[in-house]
Amino acid sequence: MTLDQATIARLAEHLENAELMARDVTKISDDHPDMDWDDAYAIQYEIRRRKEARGHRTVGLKAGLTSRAKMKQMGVETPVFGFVSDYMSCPDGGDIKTGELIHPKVEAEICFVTKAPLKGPGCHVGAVLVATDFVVPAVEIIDSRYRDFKFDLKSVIADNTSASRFVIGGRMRDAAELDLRTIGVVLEKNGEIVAMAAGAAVLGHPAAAIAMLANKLAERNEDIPAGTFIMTGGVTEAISVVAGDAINVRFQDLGSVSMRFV
Ligand code: OOG
Ligand code: MG
Repeated sequence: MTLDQATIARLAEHLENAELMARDVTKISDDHPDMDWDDAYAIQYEIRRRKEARGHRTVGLKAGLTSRAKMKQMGVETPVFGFVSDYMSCPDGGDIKTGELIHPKVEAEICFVTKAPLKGPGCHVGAVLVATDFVVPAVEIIDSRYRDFKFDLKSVIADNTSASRFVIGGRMRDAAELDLRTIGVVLEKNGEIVAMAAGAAVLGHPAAAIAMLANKLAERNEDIPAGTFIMTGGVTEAISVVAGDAINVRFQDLGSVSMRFV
């Protein structure tokens, strides 16, 4: 850690205000070039604490930058982890208000719900599958608080990995019945196919993102509790959306997820 508690609290407030007021800010590493990974996650945890203190429930965890396509798009090499809050959840087929967002993008994600705790270090794909209750598809709407979506890893971790909205849809399926590596995903914007991928785009197997998260949490001596909803990260690059756009994502064997931006 290089930042003191007061600076962490100030940066958390700064980034959370940018989110809540839908106003972009410059990336925080510009002013704090020496900040380290622990500082970045400490700021994110402080944002989470602030939301929970105001009565918001943390309703899921997320992995991001887990696919080559996303890493390449953002120019980074390492996955990141964040959380989602109750108010970020939006209904399948519903409207998403762009007025509350800065510059939203959509991502197609395969998600897991656990039925047993997962604990690292040494958590692996097999352990994740044994602890999985079901898988379900979702679209994440990310909205970096940083100007022009330009950031480095530490800045984006502090900004809760651009978490903004998410839509769970499709149908829940038993992971044992599916080959999650070969599941096809087709992302359509306004009726046109704009991106596609297979599940293996995420670290070779989407469950690997959950194992990485469990191993990351082990550093804090935390586990992933039973009953946790976890998003494994976009399978393709993220797609920008504006008011008027309609998104529909078809997941092989898992149904589809749709929303309209207004
Ligand atoms: C960071 C969040 C990435 C994903 O699924 O890859 C993410 C960003 O690209 O803004 O959620
Ligand atoms: Mg994502």
